[in-house]
Amino acid sequence: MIKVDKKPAGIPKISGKIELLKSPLTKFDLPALDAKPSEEDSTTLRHNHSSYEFFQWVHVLVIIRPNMGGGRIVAGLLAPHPPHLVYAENPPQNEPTAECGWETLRWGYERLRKQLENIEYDVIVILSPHWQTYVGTHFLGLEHFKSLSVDPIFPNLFRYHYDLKIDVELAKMIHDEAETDGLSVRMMENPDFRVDYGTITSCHLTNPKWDKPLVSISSNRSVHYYSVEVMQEMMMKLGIATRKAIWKSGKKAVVISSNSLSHRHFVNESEIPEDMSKEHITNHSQYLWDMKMIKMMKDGKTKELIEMMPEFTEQSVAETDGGALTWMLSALDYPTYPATIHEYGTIIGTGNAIATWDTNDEKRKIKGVSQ
Ligand code: 2X7
Ligand code: FE2
Repeated sequence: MIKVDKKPAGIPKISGKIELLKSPLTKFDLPALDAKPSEEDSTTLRHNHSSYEFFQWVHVLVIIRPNMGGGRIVAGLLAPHPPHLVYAENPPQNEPTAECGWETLRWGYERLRKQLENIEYDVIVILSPHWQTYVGTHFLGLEHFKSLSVDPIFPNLFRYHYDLKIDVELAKMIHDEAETDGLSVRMMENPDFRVDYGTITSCHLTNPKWDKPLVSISSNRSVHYYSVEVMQEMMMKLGIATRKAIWKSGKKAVVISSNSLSHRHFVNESEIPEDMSKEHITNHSQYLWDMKMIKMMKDGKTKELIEMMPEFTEQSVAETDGGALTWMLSALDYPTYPATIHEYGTIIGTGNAIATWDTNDEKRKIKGVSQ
């Protein structure tokens, strides 16, 4: 047996590989690292083996990625996605053209974009109820998706040519955290996959320049094969996994819950879709429910809102059934500060609120949220 009592001088590097010395008799290779090991990258520990009456110096390599840890969610958005809003904006990517329509909501989105101009961020993380995966939660897993997205119910309003970038690294980190926490997850790596209109509409209205990469998350329809309560439990877990992964990534993220509130809509479209004389909430009880939810957002009562979610979802046939709002509020760790409500309005009878939680309003120090 060889007794080693001298601190090794450094970590020998052999043909692109770092050799980690555990003892002179045991050694193993690590894959080549991009980052150059520096003094701070390694540490020397004294490792005692009292039973063998010898000690050795164990030189341990600590891989420090430049931006590891310290990431955070800089804002949470409730950003509804009725395709009517894109249609009425007439962007070059959308084939149908409109005269006008739903101005108050579109002006609400303008105010949201103005607010975001003063918030620095690297990536948008979005969950849409229109990407429906009945077995687990899926994440777009390729760097680039380009195609035509058509709304199956309103193809007369939405045929949008998209070309979007994905932050696959962060998507995989959220996937891995969620998997570790026991959720069923999958990376979606089919290059021919068509991105849903909910993701595209909310992202277009939030950031029409499309200059930020996305993490796109599916809605696993657990409300429909289990219950709202099961959906809540799963989405709360996914929210925690999202927050943890964002923190580890070192990135600044905007998280988007892409959905309407009450969601019972008219069964017939008016002859001119943008005829605003026909637009109103489907019924008063839906309106009352929406106002109740919005009041809780304004009052910072998001835990109460989560408790109310099953009843709200069932009574107003709300689009919160997709889990996006529960996921986002969990990722934000249930804000107790007020949301900014930019606008509320109806689209073909559904209730839609545009809201921001600016996490810099948050005074508590939460890992992954606020400063
Ligand atoms: O997806 C939608 C929606 N959430 C609300 C209204 C109309 C159409 O599509
Ligand atoms: Fe929708």
